[in-house]
Amino acid sequence: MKLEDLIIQIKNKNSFLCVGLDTDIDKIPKFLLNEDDPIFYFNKSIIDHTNKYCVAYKINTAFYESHGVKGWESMKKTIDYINDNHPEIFTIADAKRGDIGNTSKMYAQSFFTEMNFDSLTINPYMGSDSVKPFLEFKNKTSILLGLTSNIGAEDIQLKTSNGDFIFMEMIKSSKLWGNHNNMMYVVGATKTDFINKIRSEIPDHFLLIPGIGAQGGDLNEVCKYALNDNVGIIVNSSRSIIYASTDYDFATAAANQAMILQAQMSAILSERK
Ligand code: OMP
Repeated sequence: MKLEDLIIQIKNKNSFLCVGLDTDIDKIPKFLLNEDDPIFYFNKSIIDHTNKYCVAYKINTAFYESHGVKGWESMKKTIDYINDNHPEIFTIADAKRGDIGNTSKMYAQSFFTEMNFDSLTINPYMGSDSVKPFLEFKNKTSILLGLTSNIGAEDIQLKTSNGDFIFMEMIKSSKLWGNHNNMMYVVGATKTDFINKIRSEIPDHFLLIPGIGAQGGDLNEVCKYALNDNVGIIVNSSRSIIYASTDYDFATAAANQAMILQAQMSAILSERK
């Protein structure tokens, strides 16, 4: 999908919400465990109930890979279900890949061609040759880790080198490897103090912002600094939406949470008009 189509969808839905399908077999309702593929069944119900409120789904591959072949099958069924039923929705494989060029090319083929995701999260710290193979795929988006939401971001990313933060050095270098039509950056919702600085370096790139909900990030605070003229952000929440209830009403409870976030986003967007 081209990012211009994502922008159209954001404007149509008045939403920049991404629902994170971090589907943990230990957290889904117990009665689903009788299904052939409980993870897919859960995802399908969540997708059926939340698609009108969100513009993207992010599948964190760890929750699938941890089940081996069966997990990969659940992931493939989920991405196919989204692509077949909601082709307008932007899909993200959150796998944080990146390796020597020869290997990155295979990762790109796995997630972009074989699995048919629109985008993939990438750890850029191995440098340009590790990222470029992903950028060669037309109409696919590489989402580079910019400044992550976790405490450990302080260990390296927020250290300084040559008078600037290491994560800023990374953004300054990597923005030259592609452009705002084929690259986005991850910025944690818990790191709003740095978003101004990031926006001054990359005003036009989309930011994927996780960390609202379970990690305590604040949507209004994020929007104050991160929005650009094209909206320019996708805000992800996983646990606070998909585990809103672990009872028979789990899918409608997830829809409610998604609807609340979408309403907040819609209000923020209309205030800017
Ligand atoms: P919740 O905290 O449950 O909303 O989930 C957050 C999701 O975003 C998880 O899939 C994380 O792996 C992911 N994430 C972060 O939480 N922090 C980051 O800095 C980057 C990501 C990511 O790349 O999506």
